Amino acid sequence: MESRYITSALKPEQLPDYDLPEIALIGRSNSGKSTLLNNILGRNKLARKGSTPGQTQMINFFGLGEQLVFADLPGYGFSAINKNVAEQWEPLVEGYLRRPNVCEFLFLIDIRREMVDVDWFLVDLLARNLSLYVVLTKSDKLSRQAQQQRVWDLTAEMKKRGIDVKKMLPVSSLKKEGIEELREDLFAHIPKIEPKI
Ligand SMILES: Nc1nc2c(ncn2[C@@H]2O[C@H](COP(=O)(O)OP(=O)(O)OP(=O)(O)O)[C@@H](O)[C@H]2O)c(=O)[nH]1
Ligand SMILES: [Mg+2]
Repeated sequence: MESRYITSALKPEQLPDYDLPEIALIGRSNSGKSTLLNNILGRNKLARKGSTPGQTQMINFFGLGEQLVFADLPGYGFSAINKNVAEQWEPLVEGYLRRPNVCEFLFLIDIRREMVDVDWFLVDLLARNLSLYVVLTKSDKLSRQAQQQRVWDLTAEMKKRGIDVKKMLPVSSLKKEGIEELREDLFAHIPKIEPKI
């Protein structure tokens, strides 16, 4: 299936309007959102990945065929270096969260990082309407055993906080681990067209 860049939104009023199912990638700056999206879409540089943290300040939309849309949300948590960036981030993401066609929130977190207040705040917000799909990125940085331990620990923590988690999957864009499983899960959102007789 052909993937393509659709548009970018810097302000809530620029969010595109359509009925296609949409999957949102959200996570800290540098958690690997754009790199993962390139892997999901099977394209090398479609969703540009930045070397400067906090580089993607817009919501970038990508389409897979005419069937599924992916939204690469701007990363958060880029400290005080860029305060006006954070001021832009909130209204844009808040506006985004009200979109009715979002069918999956992928919450990305670097597998080596602990959740901090801002992560919990966001996860709480996201899991209000949809059961959360947690992606533990950069799994190549840990051994298999350490990855599994992280899944258990974070699952327990989420449960304790009453966050509804649908799945928690370690992935590595670098080693292409977990990508196929993730793609299968996500592509299941593609609407089935009933054959007409
Ligand atoms: N080891 C390893 N590094 C990764 C992996 N995925 C991404 N990275 C690196 O992590 C850094 C950040 O990746 P991005 O994809 O730009 O992260 P982002 O979440 O889109 O960042 P923002 O756009 O700033 O929010 C880059 O240097 C990537 O090369 C992975 O699976 N393994
Ligand atoms: Mg990015």
